[in-house]
Amino acid sequence: MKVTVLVGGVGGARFLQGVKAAAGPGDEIRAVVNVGDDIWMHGLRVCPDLDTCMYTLGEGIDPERGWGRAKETWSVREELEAYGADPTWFGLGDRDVATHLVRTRMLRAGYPLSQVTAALCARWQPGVDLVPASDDRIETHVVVDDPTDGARRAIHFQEWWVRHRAVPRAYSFVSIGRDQATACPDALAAVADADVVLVAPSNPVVSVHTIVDVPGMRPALSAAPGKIVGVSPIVDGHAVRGMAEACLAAVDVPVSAEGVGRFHGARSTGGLLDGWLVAPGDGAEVPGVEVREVPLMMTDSETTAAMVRAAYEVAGV
Ligand code: GDP
Ligand code: FO1
Ligand code: CA
Repeated sequence: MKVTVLVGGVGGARFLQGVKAAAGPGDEIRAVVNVGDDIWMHGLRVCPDLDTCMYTLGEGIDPERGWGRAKETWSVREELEAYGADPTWFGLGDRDVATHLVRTRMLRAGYPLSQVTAALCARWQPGVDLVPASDDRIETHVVVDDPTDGARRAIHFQEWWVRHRAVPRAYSFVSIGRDQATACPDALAAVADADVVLVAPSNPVVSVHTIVDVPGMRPALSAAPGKIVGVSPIVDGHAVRGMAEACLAAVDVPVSAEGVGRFHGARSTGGLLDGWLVAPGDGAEVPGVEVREVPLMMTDSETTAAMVRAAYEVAGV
């Protein structure tokens, strides 16, 4: 069976561990990964969601942080701070820097991000194909009243999240470069030939929507032969972790499994979903979407695999 999964970073990577655990022999798993978090940092291209997926599935992730490498050291970061090389609020680990050096060199040599990612994955062997949603540069920026001077401006998502911990109210999100971008052909192909498309319980706004919004992606998803089944990242009225609640507030979406399901919408009426998994007791009315209640805490791969199998049931595969 061919499975394609739309993912962001930590939530997506954990979900992919369950998809792997639920896979049978011959199953092919392709992850279409958000690139909106990506950022140029000290001359290096950093791709947080691709790297979180690659390190998590390749068993190199730091489990506490959910990003960057295990057994990391921070000499480069300390030296950058000693130079006063701004920005100093973004932590680049020494081992992580090697990933960005290899990626940046290949990008500068003209390789598309999808080929760069495949080259990095040759080392990490994640067990799934990690495909960027686009080979083009699309960056999520956040309109805020900048805490440094009170002026309203768009700052990079990483500055909002890492420097300011998503505290400043987000008025809106802007995908810089989106209009000049196209979806990665491998990502479109992974949607077009999938027996089922899964939407990981990733951040609905800055992970899932940013993928779906890449030019070419929505028509591909609408025409996908397989069913599209999503998993709610909101359990019992709360995001399990991260800044999803602040993101949902910015787009006036209630923090509930029902609210997010309706935000994604039914594929039959121009939205994304055919099915939607919600946590027991969360109930949800999403017109045109089959809703199923299943335990949704990804505590370990087997529990997540049970969620995946429930999604396959809804998809009829
Ligand atoms: P990020 O890019 O690192 O923020 O990661 P994602 O966007 O892929 O996923 C973040 C989302 O994962 C958050 O909104 C969380 O609510 C959700 N999440 C994390 N752990 C769990 C879990 O165990 N169960 C569910 N249902 N959602 C989770
Ligand atoms: N998240 C932080 O909270 N602090 C950091 O200093 C930080 C550095 C960093 C470096 C490389 C990388 O791939 C990810 C990094 N992240 C950091 C996580 C990053 O902000 C992610 O984009 C978010 O977790 C949301 O996806
Ligand atoms: Ca992310």
